[in-house]
Amino acid sequence: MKPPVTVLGLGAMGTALARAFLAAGHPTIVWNRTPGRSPELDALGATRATTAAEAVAASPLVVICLLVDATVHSTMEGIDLTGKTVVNLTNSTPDQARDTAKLLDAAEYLDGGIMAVPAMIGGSAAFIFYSGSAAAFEQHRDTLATLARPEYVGTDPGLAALHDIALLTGMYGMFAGAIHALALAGSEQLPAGSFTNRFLLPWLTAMLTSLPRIAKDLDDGPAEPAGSNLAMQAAAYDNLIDASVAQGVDPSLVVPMGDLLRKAVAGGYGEADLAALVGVLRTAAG
Ligand code: FVH
Repeated sequence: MKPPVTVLGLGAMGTALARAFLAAGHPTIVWNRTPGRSPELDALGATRATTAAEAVAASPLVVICLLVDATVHSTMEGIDLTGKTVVNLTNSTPDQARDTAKLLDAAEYLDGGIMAVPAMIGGSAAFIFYSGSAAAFEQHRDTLATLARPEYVGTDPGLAALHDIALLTGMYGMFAGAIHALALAGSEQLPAGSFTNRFLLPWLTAMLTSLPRIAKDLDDGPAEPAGSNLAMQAAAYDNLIDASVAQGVDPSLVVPMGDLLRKAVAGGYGEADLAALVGVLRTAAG
């Protein structure tokens, strides 16, 4: 008999989480603000609670997946969490996660960041960052592994959100560049499919292989002179903006990188490699 699990929130992701628990044989108690959402879970054996408090009372492990942090606070207000482990998989900032950990301190608290879309839950490519109570993670590791590969990143409840948001910024930056490239290709009616498959994807894939070298430079200091220094890149970057405008493509997704390159050069990093931009970016925010 697998241990029971409560899932609060049956949006696209909460429904996928509940399905995975049910498929693995966990008695699964579900609650959603709007009753009756995801009716397919009933046929799979889910037990519906009529209130969040009733759902929490039904299991030692409570998994929350609501829209935003504020909905977690309003949903959990006044609920007795004595003896419970709460795993909050709602997207949060690190500070929000730390605040939620304090607010729910009657429970053992784990914050999580899901690195998957709903269809990936239960599959081998999905992983979920966890941080917070190490004891809770160890106790529930096997149950959490039902959803995705669990990656515990530390006792600070904000660390899972930091990892999550760092990966999401990487993803959106990558898509921003790809979307801009497709807009440029489309400005001359190049078919998106062949442009992507023959050129864009192989190019981006090849460029991504330089990431470990950039990371090594950050960890250990630059090992060798830059093959493509920032002064050269800043000079060439003007053409990216000019060509975009001339082709009728809004350059706003790519302008900030040009600004950062120029700032790095002005700050004395003209001979450096891309890794130097990390420090320039952190100084800019500080
Ligand atoms: N779906 C995805 O691709 C991403 C993958 C990575 C992780 N995110 C985060 O997961 C959280 C939930 O996302 P979701 O996809 O399930 O979102 P929705 O389908 O929009 O469902 C939202 C649920 O939240 C409930 N809800 C909204 N407001 C309230 C409230 N004030 N009080 C209580 N519950 C609330 C909503 O209930 P209802 O509208 O059906 O009554 C849904 O259950 C999210 O943090 C993503 O960033 C997903």
